[in-house]
Amino acid sequence: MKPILIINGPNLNMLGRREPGIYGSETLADIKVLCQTKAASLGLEIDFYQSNSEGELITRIQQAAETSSGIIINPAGLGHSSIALMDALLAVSLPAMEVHLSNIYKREEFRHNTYTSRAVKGVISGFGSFGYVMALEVMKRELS
Ligand code: CA2
Repeated sequence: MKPILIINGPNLNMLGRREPGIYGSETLADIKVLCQTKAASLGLEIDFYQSNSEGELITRIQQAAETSSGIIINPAGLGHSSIALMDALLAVSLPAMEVHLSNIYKREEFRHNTYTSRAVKGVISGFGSFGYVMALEVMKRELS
């Protein structure tokens, strides 16, 4: 089986350095290790990717059609604004899930909707880094 692409959007490289009250104190590198450990226990491989650029995220999603078995995406702020990111997810016929560290539904109104959620099987929001672990569990089941 090809690896699962875990793709992270803008500013998530700042995790652990600012706003720990909202996003926790773990860094993105910590979350990568968490995902690698979980994936190994499930017999899955992962590619863990972050970019601050919408275009680079879209290019990586397009490449996933060839390189990946599924996509777990934290689109960060772009989820709320990017029809292009949604279109990229729709264009690759891969099982996909969306993760948010925070509970976007109890935050500002503008965070309640994500375009990207229209292109994925489901959304996990509000469980911090454990959301990535849950998404890998679901992905394993989807691919079995
Ligand atoms: O809760 C999430 O995972 C979000 O996707 C995080 C995004 C936010 O725009 C979404 O509404 C919900 C923000 C990512 C930026 O993360 C930072 C981390 C530390 C310091 C500054 C930003």
